[in-house]
Amino acid sequence: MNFSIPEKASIVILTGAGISAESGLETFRGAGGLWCGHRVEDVATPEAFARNPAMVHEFYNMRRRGLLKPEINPNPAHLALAELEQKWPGEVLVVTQNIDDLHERAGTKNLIHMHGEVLKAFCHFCRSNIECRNDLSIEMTCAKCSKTGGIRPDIVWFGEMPYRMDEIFDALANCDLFLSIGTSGNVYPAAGFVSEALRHDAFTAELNLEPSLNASIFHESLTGPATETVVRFVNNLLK
Ligand code: BV8
Repeated sequence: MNFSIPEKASIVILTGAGISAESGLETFRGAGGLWCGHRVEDVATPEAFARNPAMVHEFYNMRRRGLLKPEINPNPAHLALAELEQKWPGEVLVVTQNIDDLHERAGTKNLIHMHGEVLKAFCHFCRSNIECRNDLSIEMTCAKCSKTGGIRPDIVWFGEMPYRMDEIFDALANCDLFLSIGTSGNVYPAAGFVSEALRHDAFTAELNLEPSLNASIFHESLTGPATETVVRFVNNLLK
C-alpha cells in the first residue's frame, strides 16, 4: 500500500454483493447472477410489487431461504473487516448494499444496511417492522393494523430512498480512507460515494474481482477475490 493515513484515521467501507460471493451468495450482474433470471423492473421496484406481489415475494423468499442455509457463513473478508473495527484506533463504518446478515454474523457492529435487510419486513400500511426468517406472502395479515396484503420485505427498491443517507454523507465528509469492496458501481447513490470521499480529500481504494465501472477514479485498485484482497489490505493496515 503506497499511501499514508493518520494513525487514528476514520475509515468508511462500502460493500456490495462481491464480498458475499465466496460465502456462496449470488451477485447480481455476473454470469448466472440474480438479475439474470429476472428483469430488475419485474422484481425490485414498488411498481413490480404492486403489479405482481407473489412474484416479488418469491424472489425474496428464495434469497432468504438461501441465506439461512447452514452452509452460508461469513467468509474471511467479512471477518477481516470485523477485526479491523475491533483493532483500529479510529472510527470504522461499514456501509453495505447487501441485504444479507453476514457482516453482523462476522462481528461488525458499526454497520448501515443502506438497501435494507432480507431478514426484516414491514407493513406497507402502518410501517410496523417485523423480523422475518420465513416466507412472506400476500395473504399475510399485519398483527398491528390487521390489514392484509401489505407485508413486504424491508428492502430498498429502485426509485426508493436508501436508508440513513445523512449519516453516510456525514461519515464520507469526515473520512480519511474510503474502501469500496465487491461492487460493480452500477447503482446510485452508492456508486457516487467514492466521488464524495474524494471531494473531502480521503484516500480511496477499490478491492474488486475486476475493475468496476468507476475504478479509474480511485487512488488505488486491487483486483482479486475479496477473501484475498481484503485480508491482505486489513493486515497491512493493522501492521
Ligand atoms: C434512489 C434491492 C432516489 C435489494 C437494489 C443517480 C442518482 C440517484 C439515483 C439514480 C441515479 N441514476 C439512476 C438512479 C436510480 C437507481 C439506479 O442507480 N439505477 C441504476 C440501475 C442506474 N437508484 C435507485 O433507484 C436508488 N434510489 O436513488 O432514490 C430518490 C430520491 C428522492 C426520493 C426517492 C428516491 C435505490 C437503489 C437500491 C436499489 N436496490 N437492490 C436487492 O434485491 O438486493 S440495488 C442492487 O444492486 C443490490 O441491492 C446491490 O446492492 C446493488 C449493487 O449491486 P452490487 O452489490 O454492486 O452487485 P453486482 O452484482 O452489480 O456487482 C458485484 C461486484 O462484485 C462485481 O463488480 C464483481 O466483479 C465483484 N465480485 C464478484 N465476486 C467477487 C467480487 N469481488 C470480490 N471478490 C469476489 N469473490
